[in-house]
Amino acid sequence: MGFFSKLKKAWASPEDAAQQALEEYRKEQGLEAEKPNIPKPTPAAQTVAPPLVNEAAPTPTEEWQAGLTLSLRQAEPKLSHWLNIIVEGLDEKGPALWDRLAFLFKALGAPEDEAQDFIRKFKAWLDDMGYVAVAEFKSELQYRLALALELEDEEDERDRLFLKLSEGISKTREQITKRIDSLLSSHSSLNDDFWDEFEEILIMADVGMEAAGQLMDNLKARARKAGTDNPDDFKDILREELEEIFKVPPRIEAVNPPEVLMMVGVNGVGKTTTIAKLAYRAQLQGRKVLIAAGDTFRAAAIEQLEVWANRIGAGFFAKAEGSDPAAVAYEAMDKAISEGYDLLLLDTAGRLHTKTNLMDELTKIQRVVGKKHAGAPHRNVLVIDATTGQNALSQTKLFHQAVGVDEIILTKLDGTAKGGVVVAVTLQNKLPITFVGLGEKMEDLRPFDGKDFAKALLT
Ligand SMILES: Nc1nc2c(ncn2[C@@H]2O[C@H](COP(=O)(O)OP(=O)(O)OP(=O)(O)O)[C@@H](O)[C@H]2O)c(=O)[nH]1
Ligand SMILES: [Mg+2]
Repeated sequence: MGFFSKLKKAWASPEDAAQQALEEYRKEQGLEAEKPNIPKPTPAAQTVAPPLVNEAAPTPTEEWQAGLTLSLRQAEPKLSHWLNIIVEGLDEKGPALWDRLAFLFKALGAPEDEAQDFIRKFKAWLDDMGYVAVAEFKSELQYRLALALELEDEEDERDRLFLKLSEGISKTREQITKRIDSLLSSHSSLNDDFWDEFEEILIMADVGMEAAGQLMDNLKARARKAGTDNPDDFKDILREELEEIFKVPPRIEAVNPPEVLMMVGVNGVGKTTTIAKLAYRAQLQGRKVLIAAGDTFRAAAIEQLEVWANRIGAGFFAKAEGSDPAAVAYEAMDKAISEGYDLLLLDTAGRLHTKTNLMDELTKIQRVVGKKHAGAPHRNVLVIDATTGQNALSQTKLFHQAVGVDEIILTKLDGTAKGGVVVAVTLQNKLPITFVGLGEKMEDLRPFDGKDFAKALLT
């Protein structure tokens, strides 16, 4: 989007951009040049801000805008700081917020129509979700801005994600790190007794016997290589090893659009919600998304997905309850191609990995989709519920055998003490974890970063 690349450019010199926008605005409105000592806006002045008016005399509108410009100029050029300034003194959504958002876009050099489009979509989203208080939707607004501005990799956003991840895995951390700390304090060297107790900790944290054994061998080798048996060095060694384990690169291959992603997993792990979250991300990143309701077991499942698709503004394809899921996938593939979608997300019904007839249904979907569109489905995504513990291992193994899993999305990592299973799952099949679910909101699906995970786990 032109708007967003402009915003990104403006990011590099926000002061100038904000100042320039204000000067331009004044010129357009036939106002005088900026006067020195412009007052900072008071919350009251901001809340009653009327819409933009074309008058020569200074007005309250002009004052809050000048004040806002000043605040933005003085702030660190970080999204979170700017957002704080924009919502300062506002408790609820309303005209004051839209005006300020529009002004932020203008200050960043964005074309008015694209900024209005962003605001209109956000307003509709808030209405749909029933959000009123700024506190309810502020982080979502930041998420939207970060995605739209392609700022997810910026330091500020990374810090925010790290914090969220760190909070999300706090129970797992408690389970693992606290025990490691007490283990370290009660041993003066990394001896056999130490390793035995460490193994117990791993097993308690749901890392599993096999993975625990493998992890221990690697850690011992690492310690030997580093020439240390000092417990003080242990956490660094463990962190390095975890980083290494998570360094599974996602499979990259040229994709002939539409890209097709098939979501698989056992019942209730979060497949449908994750599809909504992925669609939401992709839409905000400017991709055209089609969601297909391949879970035809229950009418409610189709409705659940349709509600999400409508909210997100994604395309939706479904057939009647009880239809053959492969037929749904085939026709959805047709629609995706003929209507120029960038991404097709195929939902499937939850199924027990041990039921071969149900697993065959997935291979049939794969087959028909691949016939219609070479290479599709490009990504078979296995969704795993992090609270499942060791069962996640057999799920991964059997789904992988049946359909060939390309990547894993780990949901419900928030609030579980069983996050250790991530290590086991990754070690077992060398499959990349691409996203983690850290809550039920749309913004709670975040790219997985093994380095951050290792750090969050051990600090
Ligand atoms: N706390 C939390 N809840 C989640 C997360 N992901 C999904 N959920 C919740 O898990 C529940 C089940 O999610 P669904 O998306 O319906 O799961 P599903 O895999 O599609 O379920 P079936 O279609 O019945 O197999 C819902 O209440 C979701 O809100 C997550 O990352 N964290
Ligand atoms: Mg579902």
